[in-house]
Amino acid sequence: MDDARWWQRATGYQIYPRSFQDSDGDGVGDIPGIVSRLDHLADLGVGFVWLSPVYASPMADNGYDVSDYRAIAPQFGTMADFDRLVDAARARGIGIVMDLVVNHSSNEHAWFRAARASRAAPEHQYYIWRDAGPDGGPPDDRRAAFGGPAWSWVEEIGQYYLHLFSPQQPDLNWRNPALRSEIHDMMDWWIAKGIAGFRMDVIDLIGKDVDAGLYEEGPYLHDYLREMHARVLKGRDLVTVGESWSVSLDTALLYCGRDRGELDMLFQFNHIRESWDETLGKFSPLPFDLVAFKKVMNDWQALMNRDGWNSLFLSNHDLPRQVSKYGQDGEWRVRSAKLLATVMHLMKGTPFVYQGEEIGMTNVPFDRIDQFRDLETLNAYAEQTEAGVATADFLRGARANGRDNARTPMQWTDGPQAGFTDGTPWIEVNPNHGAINVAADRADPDGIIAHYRRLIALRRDSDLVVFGTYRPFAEDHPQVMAYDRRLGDRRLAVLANFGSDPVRFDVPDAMAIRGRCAIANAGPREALEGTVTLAPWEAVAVAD
Ligand code: ISL
Repeated sequence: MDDARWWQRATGYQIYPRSFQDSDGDGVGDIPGIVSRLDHLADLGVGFVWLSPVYASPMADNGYDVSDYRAIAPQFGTMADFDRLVDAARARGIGIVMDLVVNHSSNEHAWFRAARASRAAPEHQYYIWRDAGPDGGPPDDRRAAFGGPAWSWVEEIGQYYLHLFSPQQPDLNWRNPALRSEIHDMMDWWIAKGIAGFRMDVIDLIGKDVDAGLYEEGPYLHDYLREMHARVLKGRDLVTVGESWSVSLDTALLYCGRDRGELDMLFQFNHIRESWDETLGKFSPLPFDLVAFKKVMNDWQALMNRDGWNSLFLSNHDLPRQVSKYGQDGEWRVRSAKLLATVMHLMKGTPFVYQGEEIGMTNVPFDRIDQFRDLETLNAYAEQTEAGVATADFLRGARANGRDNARTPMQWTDGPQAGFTDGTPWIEVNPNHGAINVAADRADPDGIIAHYRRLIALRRDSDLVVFGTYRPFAEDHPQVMAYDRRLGDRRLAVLANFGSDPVRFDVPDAMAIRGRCAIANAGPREALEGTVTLAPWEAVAVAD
């Protein structure tokens, strides 16, 4: 179809720079390291990279606390290294998508230093300040995402500032047009460098009305997104993906409806939240429930059949490893990793691969709190053990759902430190790198990489995969996921067994198909009809 945008055919790949490839032996991944591994991405066939933040930062939250939006963190390299990355990626047909972290800055940003020194400084108005409440405490009882109150006191000027994350991440005041204009100019500056777009960190939080207590999807959100689009994005061939933990089916098209003039797509988390305990939170995860998961996926596919556009992902740098969470990371690791890729990549939307997913990297078996590095995990540990949670119980939750699972170094080889660094890595390498690494997987023609390569090529070459209408089957089946895609008179049907036992499945008449095998992880099938017995973690797609 001629009206396809490039990012509708492309597959994204997320790099967490700290953990991808170190080039200088300091134990921290860097931009020259990324450049040296671009052929791995080109070989997979990805169309663009979402680069987690590489800006100057004190690294309280590994770069999600930016102290200079127009500089590169020295640990990661120089601006010349960044420019080389953009060029070298482009030479391989890969765009670089920047992480735009503008709900908050670092407390070490020059703006915040000026803001906290004087109420009269223009930068004071770049942040959100309130006087103490009647009891001298914070103006409201909002809690910060990483623990403690969302307000911190600055003695020098006698006011509280808002930080929805850590105290090192003061929220920017989007109500101030001068602040918005600074952000727009900064975006222009990066676009002029030839980047391919932006992933927008917690973008649902920029439109807040603090006095009304409206933080998520606040009343000004869409005004600001429309303004940003008109001022910066319009008419430019970029991709934009907004991260929103609060978006629902009811609000999604406000961000990415075709005629809204806001964003191209969203990262929504309803399928992820599904397995978090509502009151105890992410460190007390519930077992995976396939029926609930399918309901979320099917609803979002249905919503975006005609308008908007989905992003498709199970993993990122904040989430556990998908093969450990949704698949089976023991005996069936390879097959279940391929199953997850198959069901996600053949839906309608743009798939995102998180580094290491393409070799089936697993959660990390840390058993001591000092092995963890993530401030969310460390703060939650302090809070929960203080409140009486046993250390062993907390650690079980952190191993299942903590952010460091995704942040251990990329496993390139079976050599020392998995080929990630010649030095001491900033976080331990997963001890399973002897068996699970890029070199070993690549050497296997039936490896996970080969499967991803096929899926990415299928999407690139097939209008049916890109544009076909999605239709779910067997929605209440506890072990099987089934759907098809239709475009004109062509169909593709997908069947997957989310379990380590074989399962007999009666293919619904409307789903039945004969033709050729598009992709499979347990031997090819040319037909899906009648009663089918699916092998453990078997996934197959048949096209007519
Ligand atoms: O998992 C989470 C909810 O408990 C959080 O880590 C969630 O990912 C976060 O609230 C939103 O994430 C984004 O913004 C954060 C940053 O730490 C994350 O890495 C980023 O993806 C603050 O910038």
